[in-house]
Amino acid sequence: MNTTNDQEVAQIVRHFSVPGVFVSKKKNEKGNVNDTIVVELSNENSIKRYTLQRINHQVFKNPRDLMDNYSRVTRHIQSKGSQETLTLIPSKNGDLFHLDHNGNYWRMMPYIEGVHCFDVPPDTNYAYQAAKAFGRFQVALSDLKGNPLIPTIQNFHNTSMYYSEYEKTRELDLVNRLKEVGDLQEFILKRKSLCSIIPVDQLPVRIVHNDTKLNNVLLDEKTGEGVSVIDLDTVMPGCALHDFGDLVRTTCNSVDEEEIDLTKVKFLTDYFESIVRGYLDATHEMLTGAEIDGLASAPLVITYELGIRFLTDYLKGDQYFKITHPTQNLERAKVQFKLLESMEKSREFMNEVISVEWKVRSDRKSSVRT
Ligand code: GN1
Ligand code: MG
Repeated sequence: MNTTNDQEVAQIVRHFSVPGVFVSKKKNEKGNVNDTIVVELSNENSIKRYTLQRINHQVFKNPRDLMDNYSRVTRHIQSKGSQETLTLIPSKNGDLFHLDHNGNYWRMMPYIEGVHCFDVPPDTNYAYQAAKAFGRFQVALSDLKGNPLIPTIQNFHNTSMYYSEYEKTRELDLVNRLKEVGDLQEFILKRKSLCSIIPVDQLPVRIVHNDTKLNNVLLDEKTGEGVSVIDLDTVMPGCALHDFGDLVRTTCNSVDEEEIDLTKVKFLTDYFESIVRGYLDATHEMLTGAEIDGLASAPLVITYELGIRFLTDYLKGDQYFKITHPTQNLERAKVQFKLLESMEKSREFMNEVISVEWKVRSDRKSSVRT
């Protein structure tokens, strides 16, 4: 991040309509794309925390459109009387962001206190509540009126496109890293059918989150229930299955994405059951039969896709995901492929859980009607 010192952060904060003076800041290391800083401001003898974020405009080419989406989404959720969202603090000019003299876009929000946010869930109830919160998020946005949200990244979950990009990058091998990739090439080729297993064109276009990593939902420290879905940069028209898939990918992994000991990577079936229950409790009235049919494939597709994205970035010389050491994107890719292998062994089980849990909810619905 270019802007790190206290003085610069204090200067940025002064552009927002927020009371108080800058006291301190702490970098939040989560997130592979944007930069996040937690700042403390003092006002009338009390200290309040805020989240300040620099939008990565190499990745999000049009931060203005992105912030319009952000504002529409949060206001829509609030208009339903729900607190389950973020609140943007406008700039002193009345904008949704502050554009600094280096061309960086910043946004600011009150920091949500009293919540948990995990990379690996502590128990299955946490997984259940997280899935319910992401499901409720999709349902809450299903009646957003007006123009469609603007895609902030085109083709964001177009698995075939990521595959083609991987192939091109591999052929060019511009930074001479292909030699490090080993059997992964064969592993990827063997599973190419995953690129087209979700019939996206035949499924409803919904407003979805698109980045439903477990740490993108905050749960109440006391009740364990969902408080807010966060990181709304990729909320745009898309496919509900990708949200379900990414949540399974991050929640049903015994270790987090940055693990380097591959022997520890394992798909957790009990967590999967909790995710299915939580997600369907929130969405069973909304989802179509075709979506239900695709649910079990989605975690495999999303895990495969992210493995390819990490590997492609490694082969390109790390242009997209932030890294702290040169082999990190290769290591990240290996974790995803190992997880995918473990998921494949539970494929039958995944189908079974989804069909049982779906049936329970459908039967309940029809017995209420009759
Ligand atoms: C990126 O920055 P973060 O962690 O919210 C990426 C996601 C990946 C994720 C993997 C815009 O999200 O798609 O799943 O890393 N976001 C973007 O950790 O590419
Ligand atoms: Mg994100």
